[in-house]
Amino acid sequence: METTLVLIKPDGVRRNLIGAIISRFEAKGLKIRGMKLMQMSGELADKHYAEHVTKGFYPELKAFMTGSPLVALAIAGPDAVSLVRKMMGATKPADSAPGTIRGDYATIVTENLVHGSDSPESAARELALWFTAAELVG
Ligand code: IDP
Ligand code: MG
Repeated sequence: METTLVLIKPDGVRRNLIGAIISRFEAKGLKIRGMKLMQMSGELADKHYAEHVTKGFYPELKAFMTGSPLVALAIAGPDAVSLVRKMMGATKPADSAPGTIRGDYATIVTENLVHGSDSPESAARELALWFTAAELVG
């Protein structure tokens, strides 16, 4: 069993897609271990996106991610990290296949609805930023 971090980004919350996105993970058989609606601080954004802070797109990404509430989820199951990434689709909506979350709902690269940890190591690092051990069930 693996646990991964999923964020339903502010565009997903604004577009009333929280339920639609969570439904996909539930229908697949993945389990929710933690869930919260909150606004990301600038400090948390810099830690969460440590690999991207020096990139040209980061100021736009940070403003978007901290600008309105998002939903953070800890999602568990066999191979949850790679499974969630497959269900999300490619980063650029033009490359994401129909049937994936981004492929079905997103048209803009920054506003691509979901974040999912990209490796078990990233998942452990990111989950510790977003959830305390006491906030995770199972
Ligand atoms: P990922 O979310 O698929 O793992 P990353 O490369 O880790 O993609 O990028 C993190 C987030 O930064 C993306 O989901 C997207 O919101 C944003 N992003 C990535 N590349 C670009 C870009 O070239 N322009 C604008 N935003 C980008
Ligand atoms: Mg990434």
